[in-house]
Amino acid sequence: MTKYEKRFRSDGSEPPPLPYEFISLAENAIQDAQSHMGEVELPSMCPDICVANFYSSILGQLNLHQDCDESSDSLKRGLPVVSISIGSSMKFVYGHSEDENELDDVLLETGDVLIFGGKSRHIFHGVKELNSHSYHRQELPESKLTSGRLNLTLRQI
Ligand code: MD6
Ligand code: FE
Repeated sequence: MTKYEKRFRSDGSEPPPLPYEFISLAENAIQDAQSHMGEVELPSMCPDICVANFYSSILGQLNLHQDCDESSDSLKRGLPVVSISIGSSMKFVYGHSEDENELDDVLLETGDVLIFGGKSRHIFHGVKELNSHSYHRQELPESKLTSGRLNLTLRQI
C-alpha cells in the first residue's frame, strides 16, 4: 500500500490516466540522461503518476526530504523521479545526508528537467529561493500561469 493507492477527484470519480506526452517526455529524458552517463546505470521508468506543486512568494520552498511514497519495488529498483520546472527559477539543493554543509545545489529554470534515480534515488533534496523576477508570463503566453513556479514530478508507483 502506497500513499498513492487512494486516487480520486474531489467529486469522487477516477482521475484520468497520465497524458501520453508526459509518459514519452519522461522516457525520452531518461534515455537522454543515460546516454551521457557512460557505465553508470539509470533504470528506465514508465510514469503512472504526476505530482504537481506550485511555489509562489507565499508558499516558497520545500524542505529537505527523501521521496519514499512509491512502492518498495519502485524504490528498491531506483526507478527515477523526473522533475519538470515551469515558470520562476528556484534552487534545488541535494546531498547524500541531511548535513547542511554537505549539500550541493543547482538552479532550476523554466523548461529544465531534472532526474534522480538509480543510486541517487534516495538523495535528500529540497527547493528554495524562488526568484519571482526570473520569469514573466509573456514568455509562455498560452499558459495561465501566474507568477511562481510549477513543478511536475513524474514517477512510477
Ligand atoms: C522540485 N520536488 O520541485 C522538487 N518531492 O524540483 C520535489 O522534491 C517533490 O515536487 C515530493 C513530492 C513532490 C515534489
Ligand atoms: Fe522530492
